[in-house]
Amino acid sequence: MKLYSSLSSPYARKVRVVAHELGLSDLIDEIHCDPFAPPPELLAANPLSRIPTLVTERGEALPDSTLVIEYLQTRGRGLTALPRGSKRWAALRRAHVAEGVINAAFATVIEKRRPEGIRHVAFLDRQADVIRRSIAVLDLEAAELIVDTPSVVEISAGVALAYLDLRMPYLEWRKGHEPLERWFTVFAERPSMLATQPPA
Ligand SMILES: N[C@@H](CCC(=O)N[C@@H](CS)C(=O)NCC(=O)O)C(=O)O
Repeated sequence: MKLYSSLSSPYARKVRVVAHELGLSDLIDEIHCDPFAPPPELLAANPLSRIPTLVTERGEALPDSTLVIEYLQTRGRGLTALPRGSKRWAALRRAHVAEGVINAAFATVIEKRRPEGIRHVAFLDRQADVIRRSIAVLDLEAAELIVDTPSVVEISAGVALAYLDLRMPYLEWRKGHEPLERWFTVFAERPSMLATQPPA
């Protein structure tokens, strides 16, 4: 399989963590690229010009981290399945909130690439508010986050928090969120997280 990816993309990191947890990393050739200067092979696989994009051995292109993760779970075992029944919706909601943190943090990074004078300050404030509210929700529900074998919920949450440390440390998300901090401290030491750390 070919994974168009980068070492700093949080979306790609979710996929790389899942691949590691499932023991599939050796089956995946990572092709690091910049989606803003896309190689033709990425565009051929994904007209959205986004990473991660996976191309399977059969040439099927999967242009989104959620799709890729769903696919990888058909290829290997090693993640905790989402709960059934009413707990399922709470778990999916947490995953969605964590994904929203990644979206808001990534949007912030892109907006900050503009020269300071033309940055949309209200937009940046809104993203920071989204992140603060979402961290408060994840913290309230930290007891529900699995400490051992993770599910996609923990992987999304762990990657989101690590991305905040990388790109928005000034938000100091740990302050006032000790339960979430305690969970993350253990999660961040998983071999899959250590093996996928972005370069300093
Ligand atoms: N929903 C997509 C988002 C992927 C995404 O936006 N990736 C960023 C890199 S971190 C990208 O390729 N951005 C290029 C762009 O926004 O045009 C996913 O989960 O894979």
